[in-house]
Amino acid sequence: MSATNRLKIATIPGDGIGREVVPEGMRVLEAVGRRFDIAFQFDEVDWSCDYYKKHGRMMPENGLDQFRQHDAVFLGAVGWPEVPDHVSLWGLLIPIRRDFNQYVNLRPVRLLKGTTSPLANRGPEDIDFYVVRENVEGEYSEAGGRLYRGTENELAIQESIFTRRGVDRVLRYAFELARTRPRKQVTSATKSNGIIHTMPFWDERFAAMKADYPDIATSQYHIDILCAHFVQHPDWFDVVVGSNLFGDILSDLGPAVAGSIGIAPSANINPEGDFPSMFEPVHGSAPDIAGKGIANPIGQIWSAAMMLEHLGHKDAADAVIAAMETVIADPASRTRDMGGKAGTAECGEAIASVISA
Ligand code: GGG
Repeated sequence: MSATNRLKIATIPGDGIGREVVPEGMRVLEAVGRRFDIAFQFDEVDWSCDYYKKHGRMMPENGLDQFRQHDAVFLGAVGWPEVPDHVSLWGLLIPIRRDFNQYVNLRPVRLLKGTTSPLANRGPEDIDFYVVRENVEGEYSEAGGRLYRGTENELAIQESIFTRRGVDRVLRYAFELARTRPRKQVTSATKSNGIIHTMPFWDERFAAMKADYPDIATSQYHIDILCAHFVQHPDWFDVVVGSNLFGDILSDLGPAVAGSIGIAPSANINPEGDFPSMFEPVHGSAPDIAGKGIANPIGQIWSAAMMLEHLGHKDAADAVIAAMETVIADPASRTRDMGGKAGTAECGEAIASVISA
């Protein structure tokens, strides 16, 4: 077995349904590993809101040092009602993205075989695009502060940070991705009429980047009308690139258009490969359904497929996607969010069995 067939994966189930869907992702990875001769070493940590309640932090100080040499991080969900969301996100997810320089968040939006869009008369040929989200700067920023708390003069300032290097590298990633796709098209999301410094800057960098890619068609929309177009014309899009906040919003809207947020995967990529990349479903910890065994594991399992592809195992990734599509074609194997009655483990087991058959 070659070195690249031995994969060291850091697993962080995290909170809520993350703890239910990560084991299904691992089950599927084990099954595909047996078929394609890949050995996984899973190193799991309990970093989460529960960890925060015991230790006053979401993970140990320098906790990430233990994963710098791993091949990838496989994460479930972060957040729980008793811990403020900004504390859990800034205590775990954001430090991983930043410390490991995962500046691209890649989120495919595709109508899988066996699923139907809530949009009338829309099929797989209409919904097949990527959202490329800038992942380490932009609106997700510590710059700012609060003053005069508890008084009539109370105020909060939140600054966004857009660097030329940060914007250019994510735009370049989007253009390069478009080059690998038949339609060769990039759409940029901004709000340059209302946000008068950062967004015109993004537009300028987009224009400069476009000049390097004469073979790629481009379009630009303000985020508000772009959201409307996602719903009314999903077939217009191929690669959509946006800032940290706009990319986050678009990549929840995209999967809703493709059937269910429960199926949506994401890859937090360090394109240079200096650090591990991280793979996680788009959805959060879903406290309303946590502990019931009914969460959809497809977002986690599709994220596992993205991880395999990123680590050079395209055949294994394709086998996972094919098995997912076989299983969800059968209404009996679908979870509730997709109109079925199957539980999380049932759906995961069915996908693993198809891979092993
Ligand atoms: N599956 C990861 C997760 O828990 N996401 C919840 C969330 O709110 N993420 C915010 C973000 O991706 O920036």
